[in-house]
Amino acid sequence: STVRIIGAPTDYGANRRGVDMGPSAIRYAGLADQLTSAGVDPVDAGDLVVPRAEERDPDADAPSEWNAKFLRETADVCRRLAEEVDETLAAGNVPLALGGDHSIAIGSLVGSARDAEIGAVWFDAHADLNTPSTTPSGNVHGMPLAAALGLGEFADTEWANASGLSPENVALVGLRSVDGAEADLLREGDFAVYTMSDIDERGITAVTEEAMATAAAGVDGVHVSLDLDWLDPNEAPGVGTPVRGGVTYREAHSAMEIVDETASLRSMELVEVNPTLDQHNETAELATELAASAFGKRVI
Ligand code: DIR
Ligand code: MN
Ligand code: MN
Ligand code: MN
Repeated sequence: STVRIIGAPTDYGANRRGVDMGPSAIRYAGLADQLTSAGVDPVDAGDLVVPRAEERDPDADAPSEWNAKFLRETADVCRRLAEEVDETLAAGNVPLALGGDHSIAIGSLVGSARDAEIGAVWFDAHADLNTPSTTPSGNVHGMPLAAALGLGEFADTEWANASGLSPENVALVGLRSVDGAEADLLREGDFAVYTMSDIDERGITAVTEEAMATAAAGVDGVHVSLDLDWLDPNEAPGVGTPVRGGVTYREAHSAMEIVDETASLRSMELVEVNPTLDQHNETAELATELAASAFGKRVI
């Protein structure tokens, strides 16, 4: 199959600058070669044009009661990414979006769910289920799953709602930093939720198999969202919001191998790689290796 790489070099959604260099760092780390070694054909669509945050007013155009920085810019990028993802799928190829901060997932999910029913598996230390009224930071990278599900203020936001995505097909894996309102939502039981404690108890294999099966049940395919802060900061130091106690290198590969074995992968993104916080680009290199595992690379 052909994997179409789409760069979305944003840093609107995070308060640490530098995550906009993620697509360059991931390409430089050898993404195309890694995908080739996985047996797929990479095609690079280049980067979306993203105006620099310094040239924009973070509060322009958002409804005044909304605590969500750079909302207009985020909407603009996500609309264009959704279009690219939709066109890639319509051509029979698999979209792989490169962030940028995690707000780009709104565009990936909307595009992936435009002409299909989809599930989503969220590999992340965080739940990304905040809304403009619950966010502690105003950073949209803490909101993309809520936005794509049309929760809270996002209910009437045309560019954010992913029509073909429902909560019963959403699984979150590896949680260890959850805000108060997010915890309330997760306790309501609409989502399949796996904290790091669940991984400790049951193992990454069982957890990922169940997460993928839940996401894939009765839908056309699964979107896999990989926030590199899912891994332990020892493995992935180049992220803006590191949280101790994440998955190991080997657990991450094991999970991505299960993503491939499930054979339901429809679209994917790699987000939150920040080379300015990294050591010798190792987080970007890790991202390329994990993508290769998700697309079928094996030792023999
Ligand atoms: C935090 C951080 N929950 C927020 N979220 C992050 O700002 O809403 N998500 N870092 O990946
Ligand atoms: Mn279409
Ligand atoms: Mn995230
Ligand atoms: Mn995160």
